[in-house]
Amino acid sequence: MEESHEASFFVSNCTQRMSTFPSYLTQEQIDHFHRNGFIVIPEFWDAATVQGLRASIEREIDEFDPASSKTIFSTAEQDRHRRSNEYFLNSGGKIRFFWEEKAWKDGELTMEPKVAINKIGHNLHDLNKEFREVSYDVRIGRICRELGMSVPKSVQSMFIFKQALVGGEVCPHQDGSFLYTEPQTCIGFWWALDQCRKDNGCLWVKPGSHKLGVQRRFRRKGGVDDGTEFRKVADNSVTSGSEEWDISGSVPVEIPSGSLVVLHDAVVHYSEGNTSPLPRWAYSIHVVDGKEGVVYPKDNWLQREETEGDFGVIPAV
Ligand SMILES: O=C(O)CCC(=O)C(=O)O
Repeated sequence: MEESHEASFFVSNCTQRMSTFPSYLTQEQIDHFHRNGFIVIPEFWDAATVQGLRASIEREIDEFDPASSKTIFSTAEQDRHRRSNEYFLNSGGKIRFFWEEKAWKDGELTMEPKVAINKIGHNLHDLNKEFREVSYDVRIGRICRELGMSVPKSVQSMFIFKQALVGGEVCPHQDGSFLYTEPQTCIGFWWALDQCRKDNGCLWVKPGSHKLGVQRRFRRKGGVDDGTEFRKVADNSVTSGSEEWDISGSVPVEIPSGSLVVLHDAVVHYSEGNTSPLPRWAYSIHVVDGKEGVVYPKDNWLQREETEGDFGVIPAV
């Protein structure tokens, strides 16, 4: 079962289709996306591009001053909760560092920043030159258009470090829960920056699960100090705890560095912890439709502050 899905990920993208902008996906890839909720495109980036991004993130880490995160890890529990809420909820227009919890002790970073970071987010795509270049690539705009989007707006980016041996799991979820629009429009782009295998925490995707639709949404309860909650999309009731997904039939996406995975807003996906001695770095962006009639709610967790400008539109030509 797994083999047949894996084989069908790797559909070629050499067939050209008629459209008002140069096409990128084949009809076969588009059909695969609608049927399964995702597509894998091998070799989307060449080795030099991957290397450039890796070098760029290393510069971000070198320039990072751990003292700027210190307050979050050094204050009393209640204040720490408030500060970490603020740090997270105000990160939509900034480059902020999120750490493996166990990397801090008594307000001090106990290991090298490079091996202690969980992720960097959520606006590398506008604020970092190298990430801006790849995030506004016309091929992404074309893919979005070919999958039905009119005005692709890049709302968030993340550099995800699944560190060797310590990188934790990412629980099964749907991206539309976090980048919610009415109607749903989010498309996730996830690039491997290392060879991804089961033992270093590759993505797993449940083909066809997008047909269930997005089940719950993550929202701000009020201001940044009020925190966040999940609500069921069906009846808007508050729901706590993690989602219980039947992940049977999920497939591992074992792909080389430079490959792209395109994810439907409702497809269930996750990754396991990294038990290998090799890291599994990845970069992702999430794009929503900015066309008239699509609402990006003001209580979505991710917002730009007034001075940070609006989400950028990704060109298709
Ligand atoms: O990189 C990973 O392991 C999972 C990331 C993911 O699923 C997400 O950011 O939506």
